[in-house]
Amino acid sequence: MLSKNARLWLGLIAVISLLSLASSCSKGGGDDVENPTTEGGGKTYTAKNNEGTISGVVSYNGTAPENKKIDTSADSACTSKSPDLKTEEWVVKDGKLGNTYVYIKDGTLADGSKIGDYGKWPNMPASATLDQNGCHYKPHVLGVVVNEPISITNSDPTQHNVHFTPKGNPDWNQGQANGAPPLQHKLARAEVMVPVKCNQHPWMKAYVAVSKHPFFAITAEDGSYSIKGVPPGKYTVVAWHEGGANGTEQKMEVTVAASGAGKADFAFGGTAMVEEGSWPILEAITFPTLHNH
Ligand SMILES: [Cu+2]
Repeated sequence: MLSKNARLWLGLIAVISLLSLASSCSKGGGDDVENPTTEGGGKTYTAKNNEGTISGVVSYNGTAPENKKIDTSADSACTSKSPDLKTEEWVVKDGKLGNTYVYIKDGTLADGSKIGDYGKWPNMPASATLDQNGCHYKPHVLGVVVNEPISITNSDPTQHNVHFTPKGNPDWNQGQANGAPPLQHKLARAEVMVPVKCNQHPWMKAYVAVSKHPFFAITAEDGSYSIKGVPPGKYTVVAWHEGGANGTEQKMEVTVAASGAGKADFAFGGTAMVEEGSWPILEAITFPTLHNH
């Protein structure tokens, strides 16, 4: 027979474990993590030769924060190969923002079907490479589709330890000695964004976005991007940048006519430009964020 105290404790433990279960579930749902997608799951989209494009430019308004110099002295192999290594959060040139991940988040095709109904599209990328070179990742932001093989190469004369830290996919953590063959990894669920770190070199950071469809792009240094092969329809297009505590998103509705060209320009930053009398600018900058989630 349990004492009154013991029963009270058991009850408390039950309540706490239920609560933590509930919170871990809502955590997955609150982020951009979709349901499991098996290879080949969902409908197959057949090209109709009336697909269009979505393109645009991502700007940064104001003065971007400076990238910081990284102290690599813990590993002399890093120091000699990358003597001037800096953080890569801000790629800003002439007011344009690079390394921004732009993708179709959802939308409805002209025939009424949803973009999420499809699991197979023409021109699905076949493979991607994430290179560890000079003790940083190349590229810094990578977009893949679900189950796309990612080859992780070590081009450095030192050991790395690549660690994917997703929310909706399994954690993945692998050491890789210098000269070791490439590691292979793939992620089965759509997720924006999966942070990647190196347990060996704490400054190393990359971001991998996993999409169910091939309609994504990463902005170049001039802020431009282009997404091709988009079926006619109405879409929510999201631009994601790593700045901020958990990244920052902007979103926009874009219509693509048959064989048409949809435009979606985005702007990040902006606080430096907000001053009295510039309400139209303020509105243009902050409006998309109001509609986040
Ligand atoms: Cu490393």
